[in-house]
Amino acid sequence: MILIGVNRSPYTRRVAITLAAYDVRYEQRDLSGFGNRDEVRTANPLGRIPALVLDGGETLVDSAAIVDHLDEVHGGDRPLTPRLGAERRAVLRIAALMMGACDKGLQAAYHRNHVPAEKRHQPWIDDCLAQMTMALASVDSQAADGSRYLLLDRLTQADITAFVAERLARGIGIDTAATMPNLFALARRLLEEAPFKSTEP
Ligand SMILES: N[C@@H](CCC(=O)N[C@@H](CS)C(=O)NCC(=O)O)C(=O)O
Repeated sequence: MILIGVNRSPYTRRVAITLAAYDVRYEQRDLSGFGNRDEVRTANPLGRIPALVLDGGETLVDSAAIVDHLDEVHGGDRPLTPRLGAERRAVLRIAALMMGACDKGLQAAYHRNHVPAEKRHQPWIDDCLAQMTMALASVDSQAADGSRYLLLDRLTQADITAFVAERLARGIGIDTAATMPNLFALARRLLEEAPFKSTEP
């Protein structure tokens, strides 16, 4: 199995943590969506990371579809996203908020990095960052009781996506330690666990 993408990408890191949590062996090609577009396109016509090439040659794209497949094959009776009901909905809700937060954070960063300074529209950047911040703040309050995990007293995709979103937020200049201390602390605790530690970029 080959994971295509760099762990600096929150979406790729999410898949890498999931693979490690399921103890799946894989190789990784450290390609970036912008820097290695042509190579990435051989796996994903959209030119985005991550992609996961399965042992039989089939290629999965988009982190949500990839982790869904990993749950199906490796999740047994305790998949990282529960299979049914209220537990599944609760985990998917946080995962959607956190992946949406990453989308907004990256839109702001792409605008900052790819648009010439004279064409930059600061209100758009501010709006993206505000959306990201509100989503992260909602998970920060959920983490206020200091539990090791956000839901179900065990590791789920809620924790993994919160971890990668907090990391991205810090990377683009949001002071999560000061403004979202519960989420910051959750991420620090998770980083002590092997799937998180072993996938540090
Ligand atoms: N929804 C996708 C988002 C993937 C994504 O946006 N990846 C970024 C890297 S962080 C990328 O490849 N960007 C290059 C581009 O959009 O052209 C997922 O969850 O996998």
